[in-house]
Amino acid sequence: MSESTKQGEQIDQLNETYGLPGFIRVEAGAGGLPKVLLTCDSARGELFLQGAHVTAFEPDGDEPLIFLARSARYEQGKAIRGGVPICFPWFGSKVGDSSAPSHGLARTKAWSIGSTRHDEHGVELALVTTIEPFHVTYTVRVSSSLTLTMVVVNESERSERFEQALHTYLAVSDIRKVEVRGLQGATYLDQLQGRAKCVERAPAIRFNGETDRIYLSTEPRKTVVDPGLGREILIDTEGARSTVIWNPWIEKTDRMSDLEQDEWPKMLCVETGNIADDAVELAPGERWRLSTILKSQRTEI
Ligand code: TA6
Repeated sequence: MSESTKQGEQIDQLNETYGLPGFIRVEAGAGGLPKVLLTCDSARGELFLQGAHVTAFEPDGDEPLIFLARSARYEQGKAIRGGVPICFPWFGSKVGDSSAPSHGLARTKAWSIGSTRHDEHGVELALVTTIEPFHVTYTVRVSSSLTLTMVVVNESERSERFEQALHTYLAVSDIRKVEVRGLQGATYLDQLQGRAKCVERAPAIRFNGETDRIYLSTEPRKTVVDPGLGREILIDTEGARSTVIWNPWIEKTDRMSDLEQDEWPKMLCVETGNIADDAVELAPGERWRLSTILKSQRTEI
């Protein structure tokens, strides 16, 4: 049996078991990777089963909230550039193992669908995976906002530590015209200076070069103000103490094979998770719940 026939059968089986006509459908996405389409009255979303990777969220009457690179690669085991990659059980490089993949194992792993449901306000898809010694449930809810919830359970007999981040690529009009509010006073690790510890003095962060900062012990609400698109993106979190702010700018983009020079102005990563000093330690059987809600709010131009 050919690979595409096998994939077709897998997709038919998924639709039979989890499809909700008019709300949730599985299809072969780019590269033949299974993709879930989520539709409700107020928005639409998309997610690849590989990595449980959200690649689109578009509220009705608004521009897409999520950035996805034109040259993203859709191959088994390869991270997709853009969307919301899941960084877990480590962030960035793995301490003590330079051969380990950047940002952990979750974003390139095949996840399984656990359940699907819809109600009068939206649609919901739960996915599950095991990354020893953790069991992870990731729920994606598409309504007028995008709600992402990640529950990690320590299934081992020992206390275990992990890092995590929902590495959200937001779509913006022009990075040089947006600002991020809600991080004033927070300590951050500047990744461009060997994670030197700094303090954010500005009430609003603006961008004039490569920016790569891990803010620690941050407040639950961050706001991305985008006059060019006449909107603010509200980011509300629970169980996420860290916030990463990243834009690669020109030189770093040059070194990336899956991001083009006309794209870095159109993206801003605002990532929410628990990283470095904020990493989570779980006792045997203990669980940790992280959630992030993204909502677009029109502003007077
Ligand atoms: O979150 C920011 C960051 O850690 C940057 O340092 C940059 O490496 C980015 O993640 C993308 O990482 P990736 O492994 O997806 O190319």
